[in-house]
Amino acid sequence: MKIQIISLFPDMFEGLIGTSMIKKAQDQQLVEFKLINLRDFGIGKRRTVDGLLYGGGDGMLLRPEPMYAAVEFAKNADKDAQVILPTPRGEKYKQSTAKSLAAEGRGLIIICPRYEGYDERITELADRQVCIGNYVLTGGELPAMIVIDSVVRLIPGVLGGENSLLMESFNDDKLIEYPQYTRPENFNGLSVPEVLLSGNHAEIESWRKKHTKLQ
Ligand code: 6GU
Repeated sequence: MKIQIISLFPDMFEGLIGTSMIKKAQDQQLVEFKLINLRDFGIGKRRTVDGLLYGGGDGMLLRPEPMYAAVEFAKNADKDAQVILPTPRGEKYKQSTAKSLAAEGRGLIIICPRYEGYDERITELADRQVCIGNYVLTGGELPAMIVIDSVVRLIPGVLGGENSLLMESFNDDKLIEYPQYTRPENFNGLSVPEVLLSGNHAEIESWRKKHTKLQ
């Protein structure tokens, strides 16, 4: 899967894509990233990407031309890719969204808004608009990283088979988590629940069910 990111701050992604499972997925050629700096598509000598609001209002908005040019550039490298726009006005991003993006297997072009917002005509570029929760962020980079992390781990081959199977038992958007323990058995007077040491799988299963938190 090819994932192209259009941002004014592409460096923000270096940590995510250079680390751990996502790095491994690239090494195994299961996913490929391209960071595109929106500034490279800015207008004129000053590479302008923003403008004042028609009708008045505080702050600056992303102008459409640089984003249209950047998306065209990305589409030239991947004609079949779908464009994702992170925005508080989007549909709520869920595990089921991540699953469908991973299952479709199409390339992604994620465009990251900044400033106080974007010219509405930028939404015409988007196949999907997604919102990651009920709080306000300063830009689309963190939401883009959440999309990337949640999709890449679902690409076949990225996780070990065991974990992938576990995921299948998760009920769509109901995220299941129970307390887990590793060594040592006793740590500063805090001990691992006896049942988990018992080897009794039926009892372990029922303990986990009882302690499962459904979101
Ligand atoms: Cl996708 N963008 C911004 N700026 N803030 C958000 C968000 C997205 N989702 C929740 N808050």
